[in-house]
Amino acid sequence: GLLPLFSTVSPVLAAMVVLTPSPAMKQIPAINLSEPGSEALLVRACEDLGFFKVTEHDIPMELIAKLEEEALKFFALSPEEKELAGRANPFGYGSKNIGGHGDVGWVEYLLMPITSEPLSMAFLMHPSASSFRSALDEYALAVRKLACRVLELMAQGLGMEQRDAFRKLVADEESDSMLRLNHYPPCPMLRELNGFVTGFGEHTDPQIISVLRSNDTAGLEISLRDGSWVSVLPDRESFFINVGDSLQVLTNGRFRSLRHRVLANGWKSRVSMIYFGGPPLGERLAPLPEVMAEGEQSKYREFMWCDYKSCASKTLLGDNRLDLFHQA
Ligand code: GA4
Repeated sequence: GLLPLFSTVSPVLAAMVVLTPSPAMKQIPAINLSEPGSEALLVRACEDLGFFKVTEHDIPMELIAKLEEEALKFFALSPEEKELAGRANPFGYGSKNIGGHGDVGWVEYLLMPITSEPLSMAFLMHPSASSFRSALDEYALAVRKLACRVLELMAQGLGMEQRDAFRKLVADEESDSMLRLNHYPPCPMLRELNGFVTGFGEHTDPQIISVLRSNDTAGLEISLRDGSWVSVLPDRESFFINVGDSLQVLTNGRFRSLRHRVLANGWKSRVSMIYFGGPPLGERLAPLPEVMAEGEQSKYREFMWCDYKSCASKTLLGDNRLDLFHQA
C-alpha cells in the first residue's frame, strides 16, 4: 500500500495511518458567560460532553493575536534555535514526540510552566525573547482569570455553598498550571491522498480544566459518550473548555473528563494555545461531599495531585489514567 512510502520521508509518518476526519458536530454548547442562567448550561455541558465553548469572554483579540504571532515566529525558527528552549521533559520544545514512552504525532510544541513569577524558562529571559515573554505572561494571566470565572460558575451551577471550591485550586499561587503552544504544520505527503494523520493522539487531560484557543484550521475531535468521534468546527474568536480528570474526580464522576484528539492535514497549519489549570502539587483530591447526594458512594480514592501526575507521566497518552484511582 501507500504507507511504506512514508518511511522514506519520516519514520514518524511510517508509523502513522492515513485517517478521514469524523463528521462535524454543529451543536457544541456555546455559552455566553454574562448571560443569566449560564451556570446551568455549563453544568449540563460538563455532564453531557465535558466540553463547551465560551463566546463572550472579555479577552481582547489583540492579546490573543499577539501570542499567535509570537508562537508562529517561534515555530518558524530553525530546529537548532527551537531546541534552545530545552527538549520537552516535560517542559521545553518538543517535535513529534509526546510524553516519554514513544507516543508520536505530527506536531511540534512548546510546553511551559506558569509560576507566580513571570514565565521563567531560560530562553525566554534572553532580550530577543522579550515580546514573546510578555505575550505569554499577559495571555496566561487572562486565560487563568477566565478559567477561574468558569470554575466559579460551575460551582454555582452545582448549587455548592462553597462557590470557590474549584476556583481556589487553580487561583492558588502554588497552583500547578501550564501553557502549551501546539503547531501542526501541513504535512505535504497527505495532499495527493486527501488524507489526515494523527497530530495529537486521543487522551484526556489530567488537570482540572483546560482552556483552548486555536486558529481557524480544523482538526480537534472529541469523543462522545457512545464512543463515537465528532470534529469541532474551529472558531478563532472563542475559547473551548474541557473538563479534566481531576474535575471528574472532584465531582465524583458527575462531570466528564473529555477524551479528545487532533488530526493534522496537508494544507493548512493549525496553531493552538492551551492553558491547563491544575491544583497545587501537594493538594489532596477526592470527590467533594458537597457535590454528592446523600448516601452516594465515593467513586475514587483520595490522591495527591503530584502522585497523579507522576502516575500519568508513566502512562501512554491514550491510557485511561483514572482507572487506577477507582475505588475498589
Ligand atoms: C495531556 C495534557 C497536557 O498536554 C500535558 C500532557 C503531557 C505531556 O505532553 O508531557 C502527557 C499527557 C498530557 C498525559 C499523559 C502523559 C503526560 C504526555 C503523556 C503521555 C502537558 C499533561 O499534563 O498531560
